[in-house]
Amino acid sequence: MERTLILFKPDALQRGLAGRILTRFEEKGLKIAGMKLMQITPELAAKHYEAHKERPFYPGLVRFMTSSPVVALALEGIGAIAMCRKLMGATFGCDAEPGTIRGDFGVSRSFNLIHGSDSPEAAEKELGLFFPEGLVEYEAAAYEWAYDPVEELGREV
Ligand code: 3AN
Repeated sequence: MERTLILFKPDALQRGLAGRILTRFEEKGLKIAGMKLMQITPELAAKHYEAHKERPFYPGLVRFMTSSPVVALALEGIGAIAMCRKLMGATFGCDAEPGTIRGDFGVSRSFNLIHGSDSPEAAEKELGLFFPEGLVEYEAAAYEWAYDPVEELGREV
C-alpha cells in the first residue's frame, strides 16, 4: 500500500467543491488515512514548495495557498500516488482532460484546485509536513472487495 498527500486548495473550498472532489477519490477506492481542515502558514508553504522557490510564480503560489484554509488528506491504496495524479489531471484546468478533477472543475492557470504528491519521496516528505502527528490506523472494509484479496492484498487462500 502506498500513501500520498492531497490538498484541496483554497479555491476548491471557497467554491464549495470539497465534497465533490473527495467523492472522486472515495468512489475510486482510495482509503482516507488522514483528513483535516487547516490554514497553511507562510513557513509551511515555504517548506512544501521549497523546490519551486526560484520560480517566477512562487510568491503568488505562496500567497494563494495561505490566503484561505485548505483540506489536507492522506490517501492510501496500491499505486495511490500515480492514481491520484491521473484523477487530478494536468496542472492547469485549461489544459486538463475532461473527466479529471482539474479538467471538470477549473479553467485557471494558477488556481488549480488540488495538490497531489508526485513521487514516493515527495509523499513521505509532504505527509510528514502536514501530518506530523501521524495518520489514523484502521482496517478499510471496502479493501476486501475493491482489491483481489489473494492476488493483491496477500491474504491466505
Ligand atoms: P502539479 O501540481 O501538477 O504537480 P507542478 O509541480 O508543476 O504541478 O507545480 C506545482 C504547483 O505550482 C502547481 N500545483 C501550481 O499551483 C503551481 N504552478 C506551477 N506552474 C505555475 C505557473 N506557471 N503559474 C502559476 N502557478 C504555477
